[in-house]
Amino acid sequence: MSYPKEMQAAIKKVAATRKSRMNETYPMLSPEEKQELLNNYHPDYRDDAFRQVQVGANKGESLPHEVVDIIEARSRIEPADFSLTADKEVDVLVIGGGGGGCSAALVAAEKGAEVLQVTKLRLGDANTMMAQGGIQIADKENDSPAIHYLDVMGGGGFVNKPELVKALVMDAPKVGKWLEDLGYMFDKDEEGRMVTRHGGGTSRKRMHSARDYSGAEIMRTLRDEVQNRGIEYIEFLPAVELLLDEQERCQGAILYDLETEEYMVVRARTVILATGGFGRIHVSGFPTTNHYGATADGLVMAYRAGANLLFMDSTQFHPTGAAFPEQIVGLLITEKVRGLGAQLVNNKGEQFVYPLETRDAEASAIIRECEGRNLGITTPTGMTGVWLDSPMIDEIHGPGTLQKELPAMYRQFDRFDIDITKDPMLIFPTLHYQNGGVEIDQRGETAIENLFIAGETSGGLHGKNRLMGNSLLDVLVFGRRAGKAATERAREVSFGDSLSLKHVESFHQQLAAKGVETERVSPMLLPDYSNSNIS
Ligand code: MEZ
Repeated sequence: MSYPKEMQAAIKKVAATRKSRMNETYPMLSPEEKQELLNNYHPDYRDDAFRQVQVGANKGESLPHEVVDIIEARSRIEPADFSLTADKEVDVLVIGGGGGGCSAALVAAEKGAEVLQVTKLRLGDANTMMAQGGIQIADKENDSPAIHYLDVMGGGGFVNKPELVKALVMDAPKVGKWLEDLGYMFDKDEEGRMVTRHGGGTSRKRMHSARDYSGAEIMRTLRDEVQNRGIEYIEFLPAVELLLDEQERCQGAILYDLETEEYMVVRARTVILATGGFGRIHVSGFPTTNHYGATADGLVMAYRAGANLLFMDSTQFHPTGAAFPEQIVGLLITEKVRGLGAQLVNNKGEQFVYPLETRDAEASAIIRECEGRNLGITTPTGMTGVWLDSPMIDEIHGPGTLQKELPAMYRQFDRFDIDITKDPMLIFPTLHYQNGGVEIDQRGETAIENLFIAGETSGGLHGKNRLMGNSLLDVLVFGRRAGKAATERAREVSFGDSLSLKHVESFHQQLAAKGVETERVSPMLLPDYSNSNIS
């Protein structure tokens, strides 16, 4: 399948204006223009997409319906009927098999903890694996952690927790070295220097990559290491509830075997949640770039146990999700395409936004073009999007660049007979990232003693808009920090008190008291597409 004839005329317009656009720089938005654009077009600003939370630490806040649905749901466990005899005891229980979980497990084991890592699907089935563009590390002469810090704060709307941002940017160079020492293959030039590129909202070229499969290369490196070091891990074993003790300190989790459908009680001195974000709850009905298991399980369990959530009113829509062909709608088209110079173009063959605005603004501009100005391109099945003019890449950098820099993207479209070195890609924003999450401190600890969090499940670091490449960095920095802090804490924790599910009982009572009558059960574990046309 190449582009159908209904779309050919629009493609011709893109080709016709390409030469003149090559020398045209679209102006960046002023802060006032950006705010106006967000107010009018960003899904975070649609009042009807939100409702008030009735129960728990964030009571009274307005959050997206889909988020309220999962946090105000019943547990899979009926506390009165459940026996809390431990099947296994460990020092550190790591829940999650992505970059954050593996980093945490590696550091905890290195520091002498007896670690059990459990994961809902297979080890490595995680958003880390799907990440394409790369990881931000300030290690060039013209850059510094201080400049990186300012970019992160600016991108997040200056509401980020400063101590978390400081930890992120200061640890970045050593995390990069750690990765490389473990065997990560960074892109380098002929002299052996790191190749770095711009991303939206970055004032320096700071994005380090492994072609366009940067996350898969991280996952390969970390998964090999977990396996080679003999860390115990169990697959298809998601957590469904946290366990507290009588003092309301975290003391393990109830796990659920997806194959045998049996529960397992693991008592742990400390717990690290690294279960990722909420892409698969499809906030505002958007498709998603996320892996199948991204159902915010950790967020739900931590909330029920009493944790506070930050910035859950803020969702990241990646500006460039595939809008054609139908089979890949919503899948990620990396920001690196724009980092390499490709422009966004409407149905008149014109640019309408600076290509490297922060993602919130870039996505809003695309939505405005399609829904506000009616200047999008519609596919035969009714999807609307704008062009991402990928043939510009070889025009700018020379023939062969696109295939070298974006080999996976090239192949993804080639499977449908679309040659993206010759024709542009049709794109529309797609749900990419949970900007907010459970509040943590610099060591990754939550307000619930002995419960640590790494990566997308946490909130505060990215404020209200994460910059590209800071997610891979986040999982490594805070995975390692949580692994270290959880191990140190585990040395001080004894298995004294009995295990308790009183927090679940109390949550159910609060739901009833507030009249939240619901059949919904969470964590959702796997998305249900039986009555849906999104995927
Ligand atoms: O950090 C990201 O989300 C990222 C780099 C995505 C991408 O566009 O490749």
